[in-house]
Amino acid sequence: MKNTQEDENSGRLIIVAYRLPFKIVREGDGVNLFQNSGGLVSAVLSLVGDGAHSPVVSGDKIQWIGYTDNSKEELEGQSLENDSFKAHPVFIPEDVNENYYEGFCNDLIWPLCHYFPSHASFDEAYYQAYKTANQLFFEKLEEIIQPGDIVWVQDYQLMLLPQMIREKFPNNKVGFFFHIPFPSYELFRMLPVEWRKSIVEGIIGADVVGFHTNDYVEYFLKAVRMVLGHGNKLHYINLSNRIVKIDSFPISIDFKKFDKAYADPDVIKERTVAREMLKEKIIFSVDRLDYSKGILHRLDGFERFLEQNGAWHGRVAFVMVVVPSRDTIELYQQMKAEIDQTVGRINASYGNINWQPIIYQYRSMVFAELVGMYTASDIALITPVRDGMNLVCKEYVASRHDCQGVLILSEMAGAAAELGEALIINPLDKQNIADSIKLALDMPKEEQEKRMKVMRSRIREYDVFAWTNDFFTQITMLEQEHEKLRQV
Ligand code: GDG
Repeated sequence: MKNTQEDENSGRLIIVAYRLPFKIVREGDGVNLFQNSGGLVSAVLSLVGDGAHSPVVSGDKIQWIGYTDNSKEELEGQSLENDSFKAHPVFIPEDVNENYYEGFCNDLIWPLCHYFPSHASFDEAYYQAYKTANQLFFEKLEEIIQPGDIVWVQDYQLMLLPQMIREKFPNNKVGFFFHIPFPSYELFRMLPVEWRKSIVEGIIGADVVGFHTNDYVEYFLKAVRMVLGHGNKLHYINLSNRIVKIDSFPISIDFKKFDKAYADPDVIKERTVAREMLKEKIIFSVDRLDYSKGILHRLDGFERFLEQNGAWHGRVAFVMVVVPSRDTIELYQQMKAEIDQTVGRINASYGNINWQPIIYQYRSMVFAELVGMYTASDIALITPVRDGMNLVCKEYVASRHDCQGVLILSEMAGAAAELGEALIINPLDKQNIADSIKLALDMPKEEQEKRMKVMRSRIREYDVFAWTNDFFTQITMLEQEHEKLRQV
């Protein structure tokens, strides 16, 4: 029976992520929250019970702490909540955010974790801003946290936060999930000694730490061993006063949403237009402009395919959508210029008045266009040189209600560990890409169906709701697990 203030408030879920999942728009005297439709948002809603799923955590609205572009003055005195969420904005001064987010996060941690140390800048001002910003998130949490609340911290922007919470609120359960690849120790050790120590200590402040794959788990455990000297027993790190669980939780997608979209009239319209306008076979790719996505290597592979397969000229179109991202940064501008030139060169070499081999678009797509292309294409060509998971390949598979289409997938994407029925390629090997395109174009429908069915049933079973449920079950069952371990 609930009879104290503590009990009354126990079990709320607090998500802390870099960004709030809302666009906050002023309207008259008030504000409106426009909730984004990302997978994480609907997945965490399922934890409090959303009709389709039973509650995993108790409590009322989900509390979400995150950065917003809105100014403090603009939001002063406003209630930032809707039926499901209460938003708690963190205001980060512009100069701090520049060094924190653009700097430490995207100019150091991102390239290092994606195996591009040559793009990484080790700037002391970045590190100072990273600490300041993590502290600002902590201060916001301090204002709202109550006994019994479970805190779930997301990603590489907040690696110091779990330890800050542990020190001040040792009784609250804390989870941490890392969305990008955790690199091998040889990369991680490039960080200055103090930085890598505070990062590893920061992360193991959590009770449960999640990564996408067993490899990332292994690399992280090695970092803990090398940096702090703590060994592990399977997935557990035994500290003097507590146990931390480190495990893999491969993130997934809302399978049903993509599966159902196959029959959506807007999607059908997009699919029909694409099929009518384009050639006999369609290859599709979509990714944010980023060096980790392997866009230039993919173009090299497609060019090699064209070089070696004259019989396919005029019969295949490669629709390559690149979603604008960070293009005020010189490195990204250079990459964009190189992509533009390479596409131009390939189209000029092989195209003619009736046929352009690559249909290149630098823009984002609305949902119906995206699924229209997923379901119109014969091949999804997904070739990141490094990717934590990669959701696009899972969305492609889930959208294929017709069980047709071939997935060509990079072995460097976390998703490759689960989708072995795809044609798995090395994204740096253009001959491997070219051969796989040829193989995919010639693949009989029966074989496409066989492979697609297995991948679909795997994603259907472990969708994003199963993922959140799995992570939370681990947090809520910690005590029993610790008891078991003590008896071993
Ligand atoms: C991190 C990790 C990991 C993209 N363009 C359009 C569009 N998208 C959607 C896709 C997909 C998502 O964006 C991109 O998926 P990623 O897997 O690349 O995720 P990120 O958030 O970029 O990155 C990554 C992920 O976290 C989850 O843990 O998989 O490895 O880097 O959902 O559909 N959607 C629409 N139009 C577009 O133009 N509508």
